[in-house]
Amino acid sequence: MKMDQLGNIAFIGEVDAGKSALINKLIVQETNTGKTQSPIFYKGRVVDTPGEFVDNRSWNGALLSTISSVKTIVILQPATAKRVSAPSGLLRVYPNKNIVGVISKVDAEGADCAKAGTLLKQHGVPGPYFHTSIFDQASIDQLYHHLLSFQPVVLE
Ligand SMILES: Nc1nc2c(ncn2[C@@H]2O[C@H](COP(=O)(O)OP(=O)(O)OP(=O)(O)O)[C@@H](O)[C@H]2O)c(=O)[nH]1
Ligand SMILES: [Mg+2]
Repeated sequence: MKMDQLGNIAFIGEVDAGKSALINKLIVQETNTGKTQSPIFYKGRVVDTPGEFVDNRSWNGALLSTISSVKTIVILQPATAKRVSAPSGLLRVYPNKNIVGVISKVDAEGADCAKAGTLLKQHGVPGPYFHTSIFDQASIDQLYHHLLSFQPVVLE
């Protein structure tokens, strides 16, 4: 049995939520830095999306089509944000996908994890929520193992 790779996952959240930085930590590929200008499809269909896809309503349709083929959606809510950017209709459009709520940047100045959790809950994102900081490997490992649990088991 083999289960060592993440795949079939899209990461969404507002500009600067930390999606690309988190993906870099989770799939360890160190190449992607800077602002994400358009969706990036990594090996195994790990999808990084630009924050504008949630921040700008006119791009919400592009977000929905970009993530249509993946099984798991990771919604990042930065611990510093005042509101939720992820489109509220998302969970209704795709009721059969795995939804994982992540409170990101928990180490950042002004972080308020309780507030981020309340916002996600009000928005209908199911818990438990994973608290992450790219500077805390244990927080990355915890999320990684949860995401692995959604991966198909490959028989060898
Ligand atoms: N303190 C702190 N900073 C972080 C963390 N994650 C990301 N950042 C920083 O936040 C900034 C934005 O991170 P990105 O990963 O590029 O954000 P993004 O969500 O991909 O943004 P877009 O591509 O514009 O949608 C960068 O300067 C990162 O170094 C974190 O856990 N803690
Ligand atoms: Mg990015």
